[in-house]
Amino acid sequence: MNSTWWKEAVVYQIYPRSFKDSNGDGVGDLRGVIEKLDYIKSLGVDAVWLNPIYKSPNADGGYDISDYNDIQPEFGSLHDFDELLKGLHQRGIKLIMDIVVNHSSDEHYWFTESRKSKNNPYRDYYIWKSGKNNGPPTNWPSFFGGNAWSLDETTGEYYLHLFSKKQPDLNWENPELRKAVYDMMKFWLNKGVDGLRMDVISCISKNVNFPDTDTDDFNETIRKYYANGPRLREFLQGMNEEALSEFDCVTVGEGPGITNENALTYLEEKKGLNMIFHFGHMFIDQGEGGRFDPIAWSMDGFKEIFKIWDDTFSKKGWGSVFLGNHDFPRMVSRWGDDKKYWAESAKLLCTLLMSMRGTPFVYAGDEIGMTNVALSSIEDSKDIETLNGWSEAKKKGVLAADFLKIANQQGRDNARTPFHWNSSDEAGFTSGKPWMPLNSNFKQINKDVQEDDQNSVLNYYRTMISIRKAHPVLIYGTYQPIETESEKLFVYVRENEEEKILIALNFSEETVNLHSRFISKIQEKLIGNYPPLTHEWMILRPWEASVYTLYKELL
Ligand code: ISL
Ligand code: CA
Repeated sequence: MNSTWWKEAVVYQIYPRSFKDSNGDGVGDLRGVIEKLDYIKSLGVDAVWLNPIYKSPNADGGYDISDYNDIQPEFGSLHDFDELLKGLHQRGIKLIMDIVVNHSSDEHYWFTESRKSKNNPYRDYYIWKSGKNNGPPTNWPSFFGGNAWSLDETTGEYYLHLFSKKQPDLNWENPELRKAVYDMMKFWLNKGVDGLRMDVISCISKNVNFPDTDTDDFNETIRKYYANGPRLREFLQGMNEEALSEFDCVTVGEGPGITNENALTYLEEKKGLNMIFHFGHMFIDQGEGGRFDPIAWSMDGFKEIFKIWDDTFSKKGWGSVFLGNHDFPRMVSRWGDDKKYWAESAKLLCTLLMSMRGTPFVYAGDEIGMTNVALSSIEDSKDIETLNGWSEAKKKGVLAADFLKIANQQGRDNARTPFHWNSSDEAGFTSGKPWMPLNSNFKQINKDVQEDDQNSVLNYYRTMISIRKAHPVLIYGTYQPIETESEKLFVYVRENEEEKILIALNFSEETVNLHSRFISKIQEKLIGNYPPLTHEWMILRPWEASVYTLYKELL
C-alpha cells in the first residue's frame, strides 16, 4: 500500500457558519476560523475541510453557489481566505475545499442567462426539457421533497434540480460547462489549496434518457437514475487530465448512490478520486422514504457495514471514516448515549473513528461531545430539507408533533448549532445573536471546561489522535473483525508486520464479558475510557472502550 500524507491525516471538518463569529453579526466567518487556528492545531489534526464558503443566497447552507470564484460576504473576502490558508500552512495544516458542481444556485450568472431563451449561449449549461402530459418530464422526486423539475415560464420548459428549486443541476454533457468547472477548480488549486471534497459527485453523470422511476424507494431511485451514470468515469478522467493532474491535491468524493459494488469505479488511480465517503452506516436507519422515515437498525448490521467497506477499499483506493457531518445528527446522540454515559460513549466513538482503516474525519464539535438540539417547533428549523420535508409530510396527514420528533432525531439542524467555546453568553461563539439557537447544554459541554480536565472528551481526542500517529498499524494495518458473543460488542484487530492491536468497544450500558482468544496475548493497554481494573480485559463496563497491544510473537 503506497503511503501518502492524506492516508495518514486526520481531517477536521468545519461548518464555517457555526464555528466562530468574529464581528458580532451572529454568523461564523473566516476571521473566526483564523482566530481559532491554534486550537485546531492543538487537536493534532493535519487538514481542515471547510464546508462551502463561496458567494451564495444560502438556500441550502451555501451548497447553492452563485459565484464560485468569490467568498460569501458574510464569511469575509478573498483576502481573508488567503490569510486563512497561509495561517493553516504555517501550522503545517492542509486545506480541503468543498466543491459543489452537480448544481449551482439559480442566481448564478450561468443560470440567469440560461433561462433567458432557448438559444442563449448558456442554455446548455443546465438540463432543460419540455413537459409531458401537461406535467414535468419525469416523475423524479427531489432530495428536498416535491418533483425534481420546475417549469420556467419564460421559455415554457422545465429545468432539473435534484435538490431544491434554487439548485439547478449543471449539464455535464456539455463540454463547455465541464471546461468552466475545471477552470474554477484550478483557480482554487492555484491559490495553494491542498484538496477538494466533491459534493454529490456521484450524480454528475445521470440517466439522460430520463425514464420515469419505477420504485418508491428513494435511495434506489438515486442509484438507478441519478447517480453512477454511463459517463461518470469519463468525466472523472477528464477532470484529472484537465485540472487536477497539474497539482498535488487530494480528492474526496461525496455522493449518494455509491455502493460497495460500484465504489471502485470512482477510485481509478490518476483517473478517478483518491477517496470517497460512503453512506452505508449513515443510511442504516432510513426507510424507503429517506431521512424522515426512520427504521430500526442493529449493531450487527452496523458492524457488517464496516467489514464490507474495509474489504472494498482493500482492493483499490482508500477509505474514509466518519460518524457524523453537517448532514446528520450529532454522532454521540446517534450512535452513543447522550445522557448517562455521554462522556464514555463520546470517547468510545472517538476510539472507533481513530482505530479504523481509512482517513478519519472529525466533525467540529464532536471532539467536545456536542449533542443533538431539540427544536421546540418545526418553524425553528433553519434547514430547507426539514422545512420542505414537513410540507410534504403535512400533505400526507402526518401530525406536526410526530414530524418534529423525527426531525429532532434525524434532522441536519442537530449538527449545525454554533460551536460551544465557553460558558459565557452565547457560548463565546458570538458577541451578537447567533444565526441559529445554541444548544441549551453549552454550559456543561464546551471547549473551555474540557481544556484543563485531563479526563475530558476533548483531551481523549487529542490522545487518541496521537496514538494513531504513533502506531502506523492503526493507519495501514489490516482490519480483522472478531466474532463476539454479545451483539453489542464491537471487537477487532489491526495488524501489520510490526504490531498487532486489539480494539474492544462495548456499545451498551450493560457490563459484558469479553471472551476472546486474544486475551491471554495482551501486552499493554494503550488507551481506554475507564480507570483500570485488575483483569480489566475480562469485562467491559458500560460503553467501555479499550485498546491493547498484543504480543506479536505469540501469534
Ligand atoms: O444527507 C443525506 C441523506 O438525507 C444525503 O443524501 C445528502 O443529501 C447528499 O449526500 C448530498 O449532500 C450534499 O449535497 C447537498 C447538501 O445539501 C448537503 O449538505 C451536502 O453535503 C446538496 O448540495
Ligand atoms: Ca460574522
